[in-house]
Amino acid sequence: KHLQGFTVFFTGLSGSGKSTIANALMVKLMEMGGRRVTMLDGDLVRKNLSSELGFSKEHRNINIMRIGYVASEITKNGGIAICAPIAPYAQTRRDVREMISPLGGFVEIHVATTVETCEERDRKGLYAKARAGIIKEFTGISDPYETPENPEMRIQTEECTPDEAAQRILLKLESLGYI
Ligand code: GGZ
Repeated sequence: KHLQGFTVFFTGLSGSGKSTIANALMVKLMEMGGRRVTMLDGDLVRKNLSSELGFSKEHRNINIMRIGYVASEITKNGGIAICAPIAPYAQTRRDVREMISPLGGFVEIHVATTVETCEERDRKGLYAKARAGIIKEFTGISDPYETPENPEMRIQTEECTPDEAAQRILLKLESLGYI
């Protein structure tokens, strides 16, 4: 059986739980066996592909298009790409979708944790720094996040564990015929 490649594209605020859910999903996909899974996490992409970029709209968009390009190559070759950037701009997310859709599947997952919850948790202390003006252009505080209008799936992290979220995504991927 020959399955097409696909990209799972997470979007959501810093600290929303994108990476945690993305990693849980990656583990489940790898456990199924037989297919290559590549994780393009925000942190590692920033470090290895986009180290010269900041957080202006232009730089964020360049960053997202780089991620999208790598994911498109993986998808074209039948692999599975999991991306987990903030990706705050709707137009850029559309551009990535348009780049990848002709080559395989594209599944956008909005991790919809509210800014209030992210700020309460503030696992890395970044929200406090953003409030203090130490970090400028911080998404959700001093920079925009355009909520996805038609993602394939929206996840309310207040209502399910990362593992449950990953399980729901697996079912979605099954129903779409990607796995
Ligand atoms: C948002 C920032 C910022 C600003 C540093 N705004 O929780 P984190 O730390 O580990 O994830 C965030 C990461 C965002 O990088 P992305 O490549 O995902 O963003 S984008 O898609 O918009 O290009 C956060 C940290 O970098 N960080 N400064 N000003 N997040």
